[in-house]
Amino acid sequence: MRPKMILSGILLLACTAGPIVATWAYEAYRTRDLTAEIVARVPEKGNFAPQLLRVQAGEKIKLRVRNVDTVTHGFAIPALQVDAGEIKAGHVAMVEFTPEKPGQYDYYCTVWCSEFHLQMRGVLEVVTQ
Ligand SMILES: [Cu+2]
Repeated sequence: MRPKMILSGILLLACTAGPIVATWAYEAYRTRDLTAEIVARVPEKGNFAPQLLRVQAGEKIKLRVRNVDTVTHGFAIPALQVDAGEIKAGHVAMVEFTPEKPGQYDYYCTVWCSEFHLQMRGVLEVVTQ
């Protein structure tokens, strides 16, 4: 085999597998301490999932909100001053916060997304051990 063929084979492999490996590594790095993922859909197609999330008081929470829908959604927990803003279709938002007080905190969509928008909500339950 000629050296040019070997070199072109290595370059071809690097150009095809390289971006895949880099994407995987970046995603693994970004989500290394993720608490949970919340999937967002309009209520008639599944709503937030999960709709009940239990976390420990005093621990740093890192949520990834993934909009798998075809419309823009939002995500907020007003009582904890958490607001991811608008999350466009197919996009992801990360929010980080530390809830100090136990209790139940509503989270909901902040963008008018469907006629059932007001039902797009869930509960973050903050507990102590
Ligand atoms: Cu909505």
